[in-house]
Amino acid sequence: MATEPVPSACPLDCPDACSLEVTVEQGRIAKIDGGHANPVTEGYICAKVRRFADHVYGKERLLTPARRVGRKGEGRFEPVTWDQALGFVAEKLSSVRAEQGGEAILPFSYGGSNGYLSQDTTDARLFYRLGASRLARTVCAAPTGAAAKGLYGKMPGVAYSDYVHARLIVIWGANPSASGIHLVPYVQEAQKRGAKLVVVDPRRTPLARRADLHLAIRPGTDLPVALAVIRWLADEGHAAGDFLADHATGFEELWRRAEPWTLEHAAEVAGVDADGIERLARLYAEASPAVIRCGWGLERNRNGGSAVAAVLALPAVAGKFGLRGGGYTLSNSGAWTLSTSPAIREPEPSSRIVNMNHLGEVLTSPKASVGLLFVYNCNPLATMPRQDLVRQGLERDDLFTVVFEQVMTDTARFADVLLPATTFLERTEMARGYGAYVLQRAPAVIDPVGQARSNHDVFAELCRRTGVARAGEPESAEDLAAAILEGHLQGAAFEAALRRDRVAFPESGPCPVQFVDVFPRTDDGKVHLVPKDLDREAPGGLYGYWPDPATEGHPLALVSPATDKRISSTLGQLHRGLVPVEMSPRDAERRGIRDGDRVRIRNEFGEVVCPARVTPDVRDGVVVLPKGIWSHNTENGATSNVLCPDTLTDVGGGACFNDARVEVEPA
Ligand SMILES: Nc1nc2c(c(=O)[nH]1)N[C@H]1C(S)=C(S)[C@@H](COP(=O)(O)OP(=O)(O)OC[C@H]3O[C@@H](n4cnc5c(=O)[nH]c(N)nc54)[C@H](O)[C@@H]3O)O[C@H]1N2
Ligand SMILES: Nc1nc2c(c(=O)[nH]1)N[C@H]1C(S)=C(S)[C@@H](COP(=O)(O)OP(=O)(O)OC[C@H]3O[C@@H](n4cnc5c(=O)[nH]c(N)nc54)[C@H](O)[C@@H]3O)O[C@H]1N2
Ligand SMILES: [Mo]
Repeated sequence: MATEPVPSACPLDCPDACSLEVTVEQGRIAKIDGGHANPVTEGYICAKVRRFADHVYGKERLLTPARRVGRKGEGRFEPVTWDQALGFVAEKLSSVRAEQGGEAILPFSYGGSNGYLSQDTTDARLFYRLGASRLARTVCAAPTGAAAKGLYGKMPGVAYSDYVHARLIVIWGANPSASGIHLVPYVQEAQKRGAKLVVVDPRRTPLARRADLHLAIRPGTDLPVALAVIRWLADEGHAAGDFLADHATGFEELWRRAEPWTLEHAAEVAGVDADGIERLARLYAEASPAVIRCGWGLERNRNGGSAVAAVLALPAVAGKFGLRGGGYTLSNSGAWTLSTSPAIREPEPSSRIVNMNHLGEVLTSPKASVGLLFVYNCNPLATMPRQDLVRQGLERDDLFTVVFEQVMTDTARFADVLLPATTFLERTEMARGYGAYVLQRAPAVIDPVGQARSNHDVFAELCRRTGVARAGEPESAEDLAAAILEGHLQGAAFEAALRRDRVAFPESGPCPVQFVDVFPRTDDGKVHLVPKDLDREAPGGLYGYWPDPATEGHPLALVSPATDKRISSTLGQLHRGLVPVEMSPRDAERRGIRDGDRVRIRNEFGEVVCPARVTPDVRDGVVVLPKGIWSHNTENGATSNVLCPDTLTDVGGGACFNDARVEVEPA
C-alpha cells in the first residue's frame, strides 16, 4: 500500500534548509525526497540527505547509553540504562563543580543542528546554572559575522532566486556546488541570460570552470585583491559618490587604506596577473545589477575579518544596491531575530569564556583545569584545529568526558559516558535557513531509534538531577517552540504560518532587495566602511594585511574546504575510503610525487599519511585535504586538522584553518 510522504525539513548545517518529504513504511524511513514548502528546494535535495536513512539505521548508530570499559579512544563500551547514565553524569557534574568550581565544566557544542530546539535551550539552562565555562563558538562564521555586523548590522542579503536578474555574479570564496547546491541553477540561468561569472578561489571549482574569469589567488590574499579593486574603482572615478555621501561613512578612510594596493602590488602578493584583477574591477564597475556571493573560504585565515569587510565594502563603493539582483549575499541568519533566550529563563552568567579553537590547549594546560567536558552537536576531534592537542586532552585520565551523539564518531570513542541522541527525523525541530529565507517546523516522522533521546529532554532531566530545575519551565519541544515564538514581535505571525504552511518567511520576505526592502541595521542606518569596533579589535587596524605564514620548511598552503560527501564531519561514518590530498602537477613533479602515490603531509604540529591526487584544479603552492574527514580516511588516523594552527583571525576570534602551512613528501 502506498503511504503518503510526511513533511519534514533538514536542519543540518547548510544554508539551504531544504523542505523534505519522507516516506515511512511500517515505522521506518523508506525514502527521503525534496519538498516544496521552502521555495528554493523545488523537490530537489542533495544526495547526502537522500540517503540519510543510512545514518539513522547504520551500524555506527548509538542505540543505548553506555559506559567506557576499555582505554580512552579504544571505543569499547558496555550498555547501561538511561537512569544509570544520567545518574553518573549528574553526579559528576555536581562533584566537579563542588571540588573544582563550575568553570571546570566545559560544555562543547556547535554545528550539529541549525534547529532552534536542540541548542541553547535546556542545555544553556543547565550549564548557566552550574556556572560552567561559556563557549565562544568561533570555529566558523565568527569573522564573517563580525564584518557583516560591523559594516551592515547583518542586513539580509540577495535571495538565491534573484541571482537570475544579475548581469554579473562574483562567487568569492564559496563553492555552492558542494556547500549550498540550490544557488547553482540560478547562477546557470543568469549565465544563460547573458550574465558574466567571476570566481575568486585558489581551486578550480565546478563554477570556476564555467566562469568568464577565475582568479586563482593564494589563500589569505583576498584582502589585497579587494582593496586593489576598491582603489581602482575610486581612482578611475567609479566610486558611487552620491550613494556613499547619503548612505555610508568611512569611505575616504577606506580609500586611504587601499592606497598601498595597486593592481600590480596586489597581483604579486596574490600570485595572479594584474590584468585579471583589473578585469574583475572593470566588469564590476560596468555591470548592473552585480551581485557578490561571499562565502566562508576567505575568512579562515589571519586576514579573514578584514578580507570579508573589504569584499562586502565593494557594493557600497561601486553603488550596486537598490536593484533586484544587485548587492551581496553572505549569511542570511541576520534576517531572523528569533532568539532562544526567552526559553532558557536564565540570564547568561559571567563565567570565563573559552574560545573553541583553543580546545586542545585548554584540555592540555594544567592552568585551564577542565575536569568535565560535555560534547554534543559536535565532533571536535575531527573538526577543531590542533588535533594533536585535542587528542592528548581527550586521553587524559583525570578528564571526565560525556559525548551525546547519534553515531560512534572519532570523539565519541574517547567518552567516559555515551548518550544516544535522536536525529531530526525522530524529534520535533524548528529550523531556519541561513541562505534560503525560511523558518520551518519539522515534526518527528518516526519514533526514536533504539533508546535515543532528544537534546532538550536530556538536558531538562539533567537540570532536575543536579537540582537546578525550577517548576513550570518549558521543556517539551512544543513548549520551547512556543516560548521562543512568544518572545518575538512577529512570533504570533510565524506561529500561524508554521501551523498553516509549515514554513514562515522573515519580516523582510523571501526576496528582499537591499536598500529598497532592507537597510543596514547599524545605529545610524548607514554602511560603516571602517567600523570603529573592528578597527580597534584588529591588531594593526582593520584592512591591515598580514603576510603569508609559509616558511622554507613548510611552503605549501593547505586548505580544507567542504565536500559533497559530508556536512562538516557529519555522515563521515558512511565514507570509509582513504581520502587523497590534491596538489598541482608542478608541485607534485618537483617533489617526485605521481598521482596515486602514498605521501606524508607534515608540519610542526603533526603529519597525515594519505594518497596523492595530482590535478590542475589546484593552483601551485596550494594543497587540498577536505574538512570533516575521519580518522579512518587516512593511513595514520590524523586528518587536515592535525596540521591546522589554533591562531585566531584578525577580528571575531575565528579559526585560521587555511593558514596551515605544510610540506608534502613521498611516504
Ligand atoms: N556538502 C556540504 N555542504 C556544506 C558543508 C559541508 O561540509 N558539506 N558545510 C556547511 C558549512 S558548516 C559551511 S560554513 C558552509 C561553507 O561553505 P563555503 O563558503 O563554500 O566554504 P568552504 O567549502 O570552506 O570554502 C569555499 C571555497 O573557498 C576556497 N578558499 C579557501 N581558502 C580561500 C581563500 O583564502 N580565499 C578564497 N577566495 N577562497 C578560499 C576553497 O577552495 C573553497 O572552494 O557550507 C555548508 N554546507
Ligand atoms: N580543517 C578544517 N576543519 C574545519 C573547517 C575547515 O574549514 N577546515 N570548518 C569548520 C566548520 S565551517 C564548521 S561549521 C565546524 C563544524 O564542526 P562540528 O561542530 O564538529 O560539526 P559536525 O562535524 O557537523 O558534527 C556535528 C555532530 O553533532 C551530531 N549531532 C547532530 N544532531 C545532533 C543532535 O540533535 N543532538 C546531539 N547530541 N548531537 C547531534 C552529529 O551526529 C555530528 O557528529 O567544523 C570546522 N572544522
Ligand atoms: Mo561552518
